[in-house]
Amino acid sequence: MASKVGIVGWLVVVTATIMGATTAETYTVGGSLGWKIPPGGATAYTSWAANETFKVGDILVFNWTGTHNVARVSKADFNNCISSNAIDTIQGTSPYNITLSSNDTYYFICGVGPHCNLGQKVSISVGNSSAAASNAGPPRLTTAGAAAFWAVVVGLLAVSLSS
Ligand SMILES: [Cu+2]
Repeated sequence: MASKVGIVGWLVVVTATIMGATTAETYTVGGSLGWKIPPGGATAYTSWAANETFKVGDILVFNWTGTHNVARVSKADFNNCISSNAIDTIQGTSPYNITLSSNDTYYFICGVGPHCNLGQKVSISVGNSSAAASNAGPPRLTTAGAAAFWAVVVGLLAVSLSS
């Protein structure tokens, strides 16, 4: 029979796990395409990003083989494929992980040769871009996370009452 202390401890661990899983997600940029010159041009990355919802704390993973890099640039440099004024150090080693730390739009391009002009560029809008950074708050449980949490609570109560 599990002790009450054991049950409480387990509940704490499960809750922390659920909250952790719902507050930060890891995205491989481009999905199975990875980070490369996309066959159909930049549309591949535009479509990929449009199907995801990015929030503060999420992690982007750029995965590639061959010669590429990741340069975070301004919107203007993104549009013109200029990597010489990169915001962060240009990353030349795969995989490169970056945490999305603010409600902002992040612009990434490959600075190798004509890759960016050939479509190797992606913009990532975090949160509601028009709400800007003022919208950043403490992490909250998603509906699914909350449902899972209460399922665990009810389950543990049942175990506790029957033992
Ligand atoms: Cu490249």
